[in-house]
Amino acid sequence: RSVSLIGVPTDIGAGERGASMGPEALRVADLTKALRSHGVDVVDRGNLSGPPNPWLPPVDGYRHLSEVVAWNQVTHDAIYAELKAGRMPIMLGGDHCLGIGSVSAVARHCRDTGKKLRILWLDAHADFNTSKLTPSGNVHGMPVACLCGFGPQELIEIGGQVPAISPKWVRQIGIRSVDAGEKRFVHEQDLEVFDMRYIDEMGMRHTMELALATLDANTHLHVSFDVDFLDPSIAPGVGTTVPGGPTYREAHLCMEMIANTGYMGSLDIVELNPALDLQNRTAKVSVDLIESLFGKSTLMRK
Ligand code: DIR
Ligand code: MN
Ligand code: MN
Ligand code: MN
Repeated sequence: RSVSLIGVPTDIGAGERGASMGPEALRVADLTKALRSHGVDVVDRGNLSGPPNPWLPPVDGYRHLSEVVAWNQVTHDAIYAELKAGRMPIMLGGDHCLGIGSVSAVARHCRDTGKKLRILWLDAHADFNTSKLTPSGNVHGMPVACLCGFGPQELIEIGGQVPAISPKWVRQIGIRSVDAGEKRFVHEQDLEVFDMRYIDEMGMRHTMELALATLDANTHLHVSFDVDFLDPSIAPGVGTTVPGGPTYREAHLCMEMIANTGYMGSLDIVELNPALDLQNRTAKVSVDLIESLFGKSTLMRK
């Protein structure tokens, strides 16, 4: 397997500064070495660049829309180029607004190659707000809606087709914070959400069996890992912690079951904020989990 790391050092869509340092925190936590220890061929492409964060209030329901578009455009182009070259892109965010550029590039690649796309959205949040519904104007709360075609034209068209994806391709896991209007819209669009209540009642194993059902050898599996998916007790270094997330063991099982499919074709690691962390522990736990995503296991299992 050939992997390319692409750093996207911005907090342009976030409500808290510091996710711009996420790529470097993952490098400091030895992400490259960890992947190589599992036989992965890794090239670190360094960081993309884009406009600084002007830190202004929302305009018409969006904060920093033109800057968000610029960062997502370069992200889309970089991810698409890696996929075209036959490599697996790992986007090191950056805040989750970058999922628009990343997933729209993956969707474009799937159209080119006739692959089916399944997107696992690991997150405390549904990220399904629109300019009308958002309580904050932060675009990191909107990427799934934008990908499904609900958002400003210049953002939703980045992948060359509107909508970039169908809500039917998405499985959301770990959700426990959804805004009131956003909740209605999630139901209206019939997103498949495995929220924390579902995981509590049914367990992570059953949850992942369903989220990974009906995949086949022609499926491209994209994993969008918002680090706030994890319980804040193990991952305090994120801008919007929400109590009651998956434990260390549950998160590892989730990652191991994804690895076992063999279909993961691309990955985002977003919202890591070392400014809010202690001794880089959230980056370290993220690297641990990424090792499981790439097949680390205690024993060989069938
Ligand atoms: C909240 C927080 N739903 C918003 N969202 C996110 O501002 O839209 N936090 N994504 O990570
Ligand atoms: Mn998110
Ligand atoms: Mn989140
Ligand atoms: Mn969110």
